Amino acid sequence: MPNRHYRKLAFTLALALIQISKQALDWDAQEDECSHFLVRQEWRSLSQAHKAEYIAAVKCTQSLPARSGFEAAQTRFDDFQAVHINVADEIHIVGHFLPWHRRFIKIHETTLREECGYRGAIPYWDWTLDADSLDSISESPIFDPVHGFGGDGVPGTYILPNDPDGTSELFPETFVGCVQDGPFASHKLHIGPGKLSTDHCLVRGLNDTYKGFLTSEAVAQTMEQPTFELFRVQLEGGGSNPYPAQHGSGHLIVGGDMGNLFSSPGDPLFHLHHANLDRLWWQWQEKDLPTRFLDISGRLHANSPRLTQVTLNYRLDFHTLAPPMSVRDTMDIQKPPFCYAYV
Ligand SMILES: *[C@@H]1O[C@H](CO)[C@@H](O)[C@H](O)[C@H]1NC(C)=O
Ligand SMILES: [Cu+2]
Repeated sequence: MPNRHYRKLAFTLALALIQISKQALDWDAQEDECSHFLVRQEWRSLSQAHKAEYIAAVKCTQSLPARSGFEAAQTRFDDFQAVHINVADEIHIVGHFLPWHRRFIKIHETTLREECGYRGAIPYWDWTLDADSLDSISESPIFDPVHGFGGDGVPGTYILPNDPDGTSELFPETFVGCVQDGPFASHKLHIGPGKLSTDHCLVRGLNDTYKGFLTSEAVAQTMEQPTFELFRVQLEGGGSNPYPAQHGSGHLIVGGDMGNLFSSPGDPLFHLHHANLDRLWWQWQEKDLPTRFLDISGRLHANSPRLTQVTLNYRLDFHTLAPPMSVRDTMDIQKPPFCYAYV
C-alpha cells in the first residue's frame, strides 16, 4: 500500500515538474514568439470606420514633432521620408530591397499604433484589382475623396522646382499638380520632391500607361519565378528586366512624389503599395517553407563594379528611425517584431 501511495506521489510530482519546465520553456521562448498577430487587409475590404481610423492615424503622424534629427523633417511623417531619402541609393535595385522595405513599413505600422492610438494593421493596396479593370486608375476606390486618399493632381497647380545638382530624378511629366480633394488636400510636405527640401502640396499625376504592368497576369508571372533573384528582379525591375515592373509601376501610376525614388514616402499610398509588394514576397516565400526563410541573394550595391552578394548577415540601416536589423531577422513575418498576417 505505501508503495502505491509513493508511486502516486512520484507521478504527481513528475507531472508538476513537467508543467513547471514547460512554463519555463514558454518563458524562454517568449521573445521569439508573437503574442498576437495583426491582420493586414486590402484597403477596400476595410469598413468605412476602419478606413477613417487609418487616415486619422496617418494625419496624426503629420501633426507630431519629428524625432529623426534630420534638419528638413518637421513631423513624425516627415521622418520616414527623410530616412528613405537618406538611404535610397543603398536599398533599391539590390538584393535586400524587400527586407529593408518590410522593416520600414513595419516601423510605420508600430508608429501609428504606439504614437497615434491606431488599433489596426496597416492596409495594403492590391492594384491588380484596378489594373484588371477597364476603368481608368482614377476610378479606384483608393483615390476616393471621402473614403480614400484623394484623387489626381490638378494640372497647373504645381511648379516643379529646379534640381540644382540633377540627382533627384525628377520626371516633369509625372508632377502634374496638387491633390485638391480628400484628406490630404491641404497637407504641406516639407521634404521633396526628390532630395530637395521644399514646402509643397501632395503632388500626383495618375497615369494609366502603367496598368499593363500591374495586372494579375503580370503578378502571376512574378510569382512563378523559381529563385529569389529572378523573383525580386521581376517584381522590382532593374537588372535584366527592362520594364518598370510592379514596384516601379505602382509608384509611377500615381506619379508626383510617389513616383520619385527618393521622396516617395511623402504620399501616404507608399505604405499601402509596399505592403502589397511585401505580401507578394511573403506569398512567394510560403510556396517553399522553411527553405525560403533563408532564401536571399542579389547584389549588395546598385552600382557596385563587383557583384557582391547580400547575405542573411547583412545589416539593414534605418538611421534614427530604429536600430539596424539583419536581413535574417526580416525573413519571417510570423516572428517578432513583425507578427502580422495577410488576408
Ligand atoms: C504616362 O507615362 C508615359 C510613360 O512614361 C509617358 O510617356 C506619358 O507622357 C505619361 N502620360 C501622361 C498623361 O502623363
Ligand atoms: Cu523605397
